[in-house]
Amino acid sequence: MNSRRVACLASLSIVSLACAPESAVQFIGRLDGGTLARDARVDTGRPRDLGASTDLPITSTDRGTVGDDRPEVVPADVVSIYDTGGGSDACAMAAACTARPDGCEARERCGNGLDDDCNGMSDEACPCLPGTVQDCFLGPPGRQGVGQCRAGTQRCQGTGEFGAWTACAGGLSPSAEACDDLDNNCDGCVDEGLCCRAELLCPGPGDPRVPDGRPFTLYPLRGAMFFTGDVRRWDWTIRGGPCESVLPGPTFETFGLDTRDGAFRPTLSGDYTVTLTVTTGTGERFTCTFVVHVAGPGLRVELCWDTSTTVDVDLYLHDPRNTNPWFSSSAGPLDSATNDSCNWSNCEANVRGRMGRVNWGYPSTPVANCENGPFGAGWRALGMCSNPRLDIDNNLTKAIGVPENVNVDNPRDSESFRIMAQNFTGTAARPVVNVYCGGRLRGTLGAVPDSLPDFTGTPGYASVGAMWRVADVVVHVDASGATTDCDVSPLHPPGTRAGFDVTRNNPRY
Ligand SMILES: [Ca+2]
Ligand SMILES: [Ca+2]
Ligand SMILES: [Ca+2]
Ligand SMILES: [Ca+2]
Repeated sequence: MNSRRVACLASLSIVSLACAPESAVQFIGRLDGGTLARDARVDTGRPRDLGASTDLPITSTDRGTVGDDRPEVVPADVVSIYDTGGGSDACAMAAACTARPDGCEARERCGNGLDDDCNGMSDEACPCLPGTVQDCFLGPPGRQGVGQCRAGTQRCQGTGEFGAWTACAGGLSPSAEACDDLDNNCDGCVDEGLCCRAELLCPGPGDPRVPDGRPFTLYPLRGAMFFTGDVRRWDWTIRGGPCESVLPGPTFETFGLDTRDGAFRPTLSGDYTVTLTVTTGTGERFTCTFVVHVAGPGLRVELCWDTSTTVDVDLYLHDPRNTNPWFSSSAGPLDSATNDSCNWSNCEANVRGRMGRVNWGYPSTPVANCENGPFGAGWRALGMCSNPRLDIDNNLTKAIGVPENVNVDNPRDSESFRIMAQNFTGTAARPVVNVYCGGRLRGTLGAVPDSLPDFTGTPGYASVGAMWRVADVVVHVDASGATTDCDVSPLHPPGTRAGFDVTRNNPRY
């Protein structure tokens, strides 16, 4: 059903009395052409096929107010907050395009990340595993993946056995159709109802002008690709991912954002939202907004924490082939280190620990995968990227205020990796761990308001301090060796179904 076909020649952005919708649909949202307010802080994750409803990995029989999975096409008088109609057919070209149906249904379905009932919330009142992340779309289900529309992500919030999904953030929802060579309202028609000049050429998902980026690799922004007219002023803005609100500084560097050819260098995986605003010689302003997906291959675990300029927290990834303790004793990580985990002592380009480089049997990968990282020179000297590997150890000397990242470019299918964060000797820290599988955000653990309550180390170097066992991650790898997805299971104290598995001076797995 097309929610609003306006039978007049006016702009589509406002439903006025003079341009009554043909259908009987009632609108309760903002009547600004369908633009939805988005979270301005968090951009995460990569869109995946949201078309099929999938079962949650949850066996609870209590699904609260969740509806069943029977599709029920919404009758004409069902309320949808979305105003996704096209414009009038003022231009001859637009008349050839038929808008897609919205696909709103009477009930919300769980586990598909879609807003089936078009009430502005995806998978609301659906149970989930706290800390896990799913792709989602804020718009009529029939418009996801069409035109500029792009999935965002939502995190399962809570510290109990089950939680609830946060608002869907970081994607691109339908907005009012504008002259930009892009299908803004995601109805399958480009610039319908508008008489456009061809100066503004905005990219949508999958456009070859906005390929995926890699962490630590410069991402060029070329204004002339998107606007061909006379320009007086160029303005680029960049918005980062889920560590943006945790770290003291941004997760990217920027270059020349007030010039035609700008650039940014992301330090973390995730989705970066880029907005280009051009001001022409006559003072007109035009805007493009698009998402640059920054992804590394395989499994990538990122750790950031609020006190990363004053506290040394370390990231550990366990060998998936055994469940040995993280340390051989509780006598302090300098003497009790093993190669059963990848960490600061055995996993960087320059190995500092007494155990030598960790070797779990993974082949090395091309140096291009790691040479742009903070210790890229070390990897270039080695001529390869080892797996697993740590990009950088923020130990307040070698690096300060930066996240730590462990990568396994080429995990084997169904391997289960345990993640641990250690506060060895430091004062309080609130760590956040992001888990990316094949470039998709699949876990955000420890994020506000679900922060660790008391994560402080043990002064001196005589013990292993505080250890948070974060999650187990089972990776899915296809026949070509590419990591496609993973399942993230948050960890709780043994024998319990809630809370953080944090110990002091206890090296157990
Ligand atoms: Ca909904
Ligand atoms: Ca849903
Ligand atoms: Ca359109
Ligand atoms: Ca357009």
